[in-house]
Amino acid sequence: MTKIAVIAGFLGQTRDRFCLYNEVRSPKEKLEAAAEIEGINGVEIIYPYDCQGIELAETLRRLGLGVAAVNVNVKGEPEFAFGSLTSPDPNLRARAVALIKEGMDLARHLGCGRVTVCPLSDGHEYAFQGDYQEEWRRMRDAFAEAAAYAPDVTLSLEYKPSETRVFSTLPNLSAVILMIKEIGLPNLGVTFDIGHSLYAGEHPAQALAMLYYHGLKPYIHVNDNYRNWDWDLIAGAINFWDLLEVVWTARHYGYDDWWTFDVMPARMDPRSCFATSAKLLKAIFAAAKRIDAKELERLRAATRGERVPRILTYLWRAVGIEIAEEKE
Ligand SMILES: [Mn+2]
Repeated sequence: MTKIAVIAGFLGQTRDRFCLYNEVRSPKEKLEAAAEIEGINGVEIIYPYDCQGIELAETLRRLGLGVAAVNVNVKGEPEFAFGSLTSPDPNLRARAVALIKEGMDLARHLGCGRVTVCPLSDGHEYAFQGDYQEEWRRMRDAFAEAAAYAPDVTLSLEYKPSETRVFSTLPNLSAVILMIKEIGLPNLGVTFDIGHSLYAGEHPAQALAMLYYHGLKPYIHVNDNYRNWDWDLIAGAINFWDLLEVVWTARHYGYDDWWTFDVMPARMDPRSCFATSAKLLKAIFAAAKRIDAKELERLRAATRGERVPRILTYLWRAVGIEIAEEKE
C-alpha cells in the first residue's frame, strides 16, 4: 500500500493574510473528511490544535486512518510570536520543548513514532536584531533535549527559508544537516518539504539524495510553488520534473514512508483538492517506475555532448510524450 496522507489542518478552515477559506471543522470532522477521500489513507495531526476534545486513537482506528506524523506547533501561540526554541526567555524555551515532548508521547501512543517540527517563529527581520550564534545554540539545545527525551520516537526537523520570520534560524538543507550532525542523536530526522526546498533555491532531488548520503532519515511533505514563496500548491502542477525526480530518487534509495500533502486548498474544495493530488501523485509514481536506473547510467556514460540530449529524449518518452525519431 502506498502511504499517502494529508495534514489534517487543511481539511478545516484555512486563512492567509486577507481571506478565510472553506468551512470550520472540528478535529473529529477533519479526520472524518480525510477518511472519505479516495487515495488518502493517513493524516498528519497538528498538536495541540487537532488533538483537543477528541479520543484520537479510537477515532483513527474507527476510520481506518494511519498517522504519518504528529506535527508539534511551536509557533501558533501568541507567547511564541517573538521566538520559541530560540527565545531569550528560558521559561518560554522550556514550554516549547515541553510541547515537543508531549507530542512525542502522543506519537508513541498513536503508534506512528514520529514528531515533526518546523520552527517558524525562530529567526529575525532586521540587521543587528539577533545574536545568530546564540540563537543557533538555543535551538540546538532545545532539539537535543527533546530528542534525548524519547529515543524511540523520531524527531523530524523541517527547514524553511522564511515565514513567519523574514530569515529563519533553520533555513535550508545544509543548516538542518549541520544541526543534526552537531546534536549527534540517532532519532533525529528531516521533514523534507519539496516546496521549502524549491523556495530555498535548491534542486529538490539533489537535496533528498544528500540526506541519504548523510545517513539521515527523510519524511516527505509534498507540494509545489513558483520558487518565490511557499504557496503550498498542488504537487507537480508547476515543477513536474522536480517532483518526478524526487519520487524517482526516493524510490531509488528505498523510501517506503508516508507521502504527506502539505497543500493549501484555498479556493478549492479540500476533498477534491486532495483526491486529485493523490491521483496525480500515483501517476507520477507510475511514470517514475518507467525510468530505469540502469538505462540512466548507460545514458550518463554517453559522449559528453550527447549525454543531456539523450537523457531528455529518454525521459520525455518515458513519461509518454511522443518525440519524433531523428531523420538520418
Ligand atoms: Mn511542510
